[in-house]
Amino acid sequence: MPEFGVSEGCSGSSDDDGASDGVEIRGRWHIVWRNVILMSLLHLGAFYSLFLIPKAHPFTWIWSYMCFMFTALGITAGAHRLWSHRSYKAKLPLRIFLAVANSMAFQNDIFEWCRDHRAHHKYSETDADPHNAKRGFFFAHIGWLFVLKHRDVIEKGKRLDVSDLLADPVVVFQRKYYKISVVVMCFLLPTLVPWFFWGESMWNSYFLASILRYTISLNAAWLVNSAAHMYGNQPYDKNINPRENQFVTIGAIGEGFHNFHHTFPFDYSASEFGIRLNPTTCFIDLMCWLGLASNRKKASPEMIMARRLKTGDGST
Ligand code: ST9
Ligand code: ZN
Ligand code: ZN
Repeated sequence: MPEFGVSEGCSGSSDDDGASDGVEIRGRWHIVWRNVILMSLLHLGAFYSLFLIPKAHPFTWIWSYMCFMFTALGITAGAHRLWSHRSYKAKLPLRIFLAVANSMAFQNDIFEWCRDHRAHHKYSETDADPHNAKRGFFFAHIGWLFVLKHRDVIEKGKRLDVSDLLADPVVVFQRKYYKISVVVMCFLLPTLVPWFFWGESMWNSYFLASILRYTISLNAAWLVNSAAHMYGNQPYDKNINPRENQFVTIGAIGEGFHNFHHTFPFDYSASEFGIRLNPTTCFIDLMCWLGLASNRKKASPEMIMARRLKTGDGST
């Protein structure tokens, strides 16, 4: 059983190297070169985009930032707090809005994202965790997308209950039309709006609103898996690796309170402190106020204090 190998197929999920019959080739470092090349090109493109910033129209900067926020909400308020953790309820219009935003994020479809994320929580820091931070910063950050999944991710992942995801027509629809929705939301729309409305060149808008925005949002999410599993304090549970990391919180619009989140994953705010440094919580609160969301789950102050005293590292 080889522990080191090179993927021959162009897709990580092809039958050749796939989950069902490919257990024998699922070594720890079975590299998927297609992903290595595409991610390298993407990051080179993002670096090049930085030089276009001074040449672009200020509205293009604002538009790129708006696309970033929309992208981020599709992950944080959508795939993460709503669909992975069911920490609040959302009505159909809000679920559609979040699914569209999620396609702009291009971080795998909602079903796949949530299945991996549930595996990450249930089997945290083991081989069944898709981005097991015990395999190092690089693996937890981006490296896990460069290799075939460990066989434990697939075997133990099959035991997860994902019936709620399959019962949501919005999730099923997004999965069915995922590729075309990504082309439109992640690449076409961000590029065409600045060109159409204020005469920006397609070159500038493609690189800033699409490539740079996408690359930054990917890295913001990946930092939760890497940095927030390694650097920061552990006020709620010092026996687990996830940490409170303010730097990550800012980039990931409220998702860096990761020691809290792994201790109380059902909490809709993913933080003890409600809206503080937490645009995602502000958004969910706003949706509740508008009547589009409800049933926000929150860990009580007593529960949090008891846990701090029992397993916290004593920091605040
Ligand atoms: C990306 C995702 O970047 C980023 C996720 C970030 C998560 C952050 C979480 C932090 C908390 C929240 C904070 C958010 C903050 C956000 C801030 C934003 C500003 N269970 O996957 P395959 C089975 S994506 C059960 O192909 P391989 C299943 O049968 C970037 N079963 O595995 C599956 O078939 P199907 C863009 C599972 O072949 C089959 O195995 N996308 C599970 O090993 C094959 O699955 C890319 O770059 C499971 N967990 O390939 C694509 N998993 O799905 C990258 C799998 O049909 N991916 N199965 O049911 C790939 O190319 C491949 O997945 C691979 C592995 C090469 C990595
Ligand atoms: Zn989570
Ligand atoms: Zn985590």
